[in-house]
Amino acid sequence: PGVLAADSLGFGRPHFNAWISTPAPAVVEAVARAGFHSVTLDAQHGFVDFAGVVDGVAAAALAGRPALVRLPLGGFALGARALDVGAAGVIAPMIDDADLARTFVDAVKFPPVGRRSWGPIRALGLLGLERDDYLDRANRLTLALAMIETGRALENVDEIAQVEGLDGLLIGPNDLSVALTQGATVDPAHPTVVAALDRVLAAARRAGKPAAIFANTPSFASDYVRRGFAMISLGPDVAFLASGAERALSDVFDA
Ligand code: 3PY
Ligand code: MG
Repeated sequence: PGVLAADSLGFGRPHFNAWISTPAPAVVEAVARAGFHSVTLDAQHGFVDFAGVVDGVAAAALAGRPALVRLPLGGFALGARALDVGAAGVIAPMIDDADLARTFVDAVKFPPVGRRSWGPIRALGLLGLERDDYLDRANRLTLALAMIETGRALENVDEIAQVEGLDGLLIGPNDLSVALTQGATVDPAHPTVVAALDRVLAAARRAGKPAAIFANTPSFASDYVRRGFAMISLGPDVAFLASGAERALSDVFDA
């Protein structure tokens, strides 16, 4: 458990990822067991701190699912720590250019690709690997994904995608809408956002890397499957809980 090899995302075989804001082990485990291929613990906008990463990675592993961690803005140090405790990958928000993408990769990939510091305190046990095996395989077994969610990121998307050691791109359609409409609306269906999707998909394809995206609703997710995204994130957990609660209550009145 805990392994999500970079090449396991595949192309044309959508991988469904559940976005988790609440790192309570019971929440992570319940969502992971609902059938998602992996979970993302959100340390940017969710309630996830380092203790939550430790608990969340373990709870996902118990459900036989790998856990990714979305880092806070500029929080590359947390990225290496998340991998140390067995996260299968890290997602960096708001990556605007190739230099920032390289700084991110430096923190989370071992030499010769980057400068990650040695210390996989829990990853060895979770992955069942000896020290040198982990050193040999970690760069391939752990994902580094850059979020494309600003106008500058779109302009630089080809150079970002080509950064060595970066495993893929992940679109944040909400921030992309806020950025591309100069703060007028947060709407993933806005034409400028929709037009940007193909641009990111094409840049990822040229780099031979997967493109992923966050979906606000199941109908956005279906559209993203048709467009060929390799990984689609749904959630967050609090939205699953709210819609389940609403359905339960309305079912009472329908019964
Ligand atoms: C965005 O849509 O901006 C995201 O970061 C996804 O949660
Ligand atoms: Mg965002």
